[in-house]
Amino acid sequence: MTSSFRFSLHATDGKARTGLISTPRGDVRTPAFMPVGTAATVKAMMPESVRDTGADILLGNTYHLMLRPTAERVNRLGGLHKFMNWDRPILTDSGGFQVMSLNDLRKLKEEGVTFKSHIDGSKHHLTPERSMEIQRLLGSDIVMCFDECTPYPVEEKASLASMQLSMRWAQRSRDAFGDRPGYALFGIQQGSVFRDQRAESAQKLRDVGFEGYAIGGLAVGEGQGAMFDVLNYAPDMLPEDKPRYLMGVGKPDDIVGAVKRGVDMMDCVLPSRSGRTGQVFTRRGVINIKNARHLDDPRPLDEDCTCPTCRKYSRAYLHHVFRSQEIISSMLLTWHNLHYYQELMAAMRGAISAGTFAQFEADFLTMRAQGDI
Ligand code: PRF
Ligand code: ZN
Repeated sequence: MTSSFRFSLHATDGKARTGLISTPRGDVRTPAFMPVGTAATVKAMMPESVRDTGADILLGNTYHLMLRPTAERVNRLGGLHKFMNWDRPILTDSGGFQVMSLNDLRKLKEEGVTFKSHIDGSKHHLTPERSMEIQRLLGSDIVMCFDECTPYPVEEKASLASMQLSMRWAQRSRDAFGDRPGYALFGIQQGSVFRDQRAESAQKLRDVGFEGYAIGGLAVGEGQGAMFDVLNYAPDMLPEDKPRYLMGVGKPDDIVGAVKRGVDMMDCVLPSRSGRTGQVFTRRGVINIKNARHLDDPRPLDEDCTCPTCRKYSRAYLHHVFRSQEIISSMLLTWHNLHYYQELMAAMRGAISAGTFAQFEADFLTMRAQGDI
C-alpha cells in the first residue's frame, strides 16, 4: 500500500505508453478504461462483477450525486466508496460538462454555473470551489477541475474565450483543492480543434501544475477524423511523466487510436449503455441482439470470449430475454461489453510492453473488417 499518488511509465511503443497509477486505494494499470458509475452504480452490475471484468477504477459524477442523494449525505454515510461498495479508486468528473450537456435551464458566468435540478426544479450553483468541495465530500481519489466543455462546432474566438475561462477555473480549482496527500487533481485541456489554443491551454495547465492532465472538448460531434487530428498533437503538449486522460471516449476503434497517440486513460458510457440497448461489442464487430437472426442461434456472442455471458448463454437466450425486456438482459450484455473493453485494454498493455502495438492495431482492424458475425 502506498500513501501517495504516483504514476510510473513502464514501456512505450511509438507514442503508445503503458504504466501504473498508484493510489492508496489500489493501482490502476494504464492504458485504463474506466466504466461509468454516474449515480453511484455501474448500471445493471454489482461492483464485484465490475471488478471481475478487470476494471481498476470507476468514474462517478458530481452533477448527478450533488442533486441526489447530495454530497453531504454521501459524506455522512462514509463516502462514495463505502456507499456504493467499491473500495478501489474512483475518479469523479467536476459537473460543468454535465450541467451544460444535460441541463438547458442554466446560466454561465465568470463565477460559475447556475442551474435548476432536472429532478425537482430546485436551484443550484456550481463553481470551481463548490465542485472541489463536493468531490472531497464524496471522497473521490482523482478529482477533475471545474471546466467548460466547448461545444462543437465553435467559432475560433468563442472557443478561445471558453478555453481561457476554463484555465482561470483550473487555477481556482487548484487553489481550492489545496494539498491532499494520496489524492490527485487533474487539469483539463480545452481549445476545441484549434492547435494554438490547445498549446496555450496546455501551457497554462503546466504552469499551475497538476497530478494528471485530461484532454477535454473532444468526442462532442467532430467525428473520429477530426478527433484524431487533434490527438496527433494534443497529448504531446502535456507532461510526459503524468497520466493523460481523454474524457468521454469512446468506441473500441476510438480507444485504440487514442492509445496509439499517447492517451493513458479513458471513460465512456458506451459499453454499459449499449448493454441495455442490445448493442454488443466483439472482436469481429458489433452485434445487435434484437435482430431476428439470433432467434435459433445456439452459439455464444463470441466463441473466444471468457466472460460468464459467453460461457453460459446462447445468442438465442440473450435475444429472448432482450425481447422480453427481462432485467437479466441488461446484466448479461453489460457484463460482456465491459469484459470486452477491459480485454481490449489488457491486450494493448501487453502489446505495448512487447513492442508489438503496430501489429496489434493491424490485427484489430482486420478482425473487424471480416464481417458476418
Ligand atoms: N470536460 C469535463 N468532462 C467531460 C468532458 C470535458 O470536456 C468531455 C468531453 N468529451 C466528456 N466529459 N469536465
Ligand atoms: Zn463475452
